[in-house]
Amino acid sequence: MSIDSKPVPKDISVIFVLGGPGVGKGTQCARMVKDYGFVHLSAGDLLRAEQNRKGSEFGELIKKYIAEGLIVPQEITIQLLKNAILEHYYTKETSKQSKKFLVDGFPRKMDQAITFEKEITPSKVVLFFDCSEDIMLTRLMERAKTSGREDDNIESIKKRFKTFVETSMPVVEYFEKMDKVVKIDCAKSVDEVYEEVKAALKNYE
Ligand code: UP5
Ligand code: MG
Repeated sequence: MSIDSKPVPKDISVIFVLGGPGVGKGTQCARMVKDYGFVHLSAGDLLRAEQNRKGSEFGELIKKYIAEGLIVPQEITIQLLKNAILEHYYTKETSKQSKKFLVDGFPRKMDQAITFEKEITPSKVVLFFDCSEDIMLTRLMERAKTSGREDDNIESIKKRFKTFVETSMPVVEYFEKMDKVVKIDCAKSVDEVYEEVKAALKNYE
């Protein structure tokens, strides 16, 4: 039986990590992985990998959406996330750790939030990383010197900010109404932000 036809396991847990472009989601997730043994799934990383996969039928489409700062149609992203979860669950060592997933940069549109929670699993908590656009812009422009990311340029960054405010903030507000959001102030140093993250995770470990 191929991996993608296996059932979605019932004993997994998912934490969503949301926040604007360059706020520090990936940086904080790397720390959480080290200390808590989560599996880190960045939706953006999965899309970039699919874009670069030889023979992918979605490569061109993903490239276009990412350059424009738009949200790739949910079918593609959810399938990539689902495959990654199933792969970790069924083919990696099934220790407790490999059942805990940090889903970074997703969901960033309402349809994705609803479909994922219905078809995969409801999230346990949503970490919402917050800071000003000025700070995010400074961080992204600094990272642009070495990242090689095609969307780390001023035109794409402006579009990413716009999409975040118009399309992704409503998702954060939706989860806020469900009392699932823990807001983390990311204007501070990486270490200081991480202290807040650890405090937030205390209630969910
Ligand atoms: N840095 C981090 N924390 C710092 C701190 N506290 N103080 C000082 N510096 C700090 O960090 C960015 C930079 O800031 C780094 O250089 C870091 O050292 C420094 P990083 O941790 O990389 O930030 P992150 O929030 O992960 O930024 P990223 O650019 O990855 O966020 P995006 O949300 O824009 O990117 P993502 O990869 O998630 O998505 C890219 C695109 O994919 C989207 O625009 C969209 O087109 C597409 N997409 C979809 O279509 N659907 C999805 O579901 C997901 C993505
Ligand atoms: Mg990231």
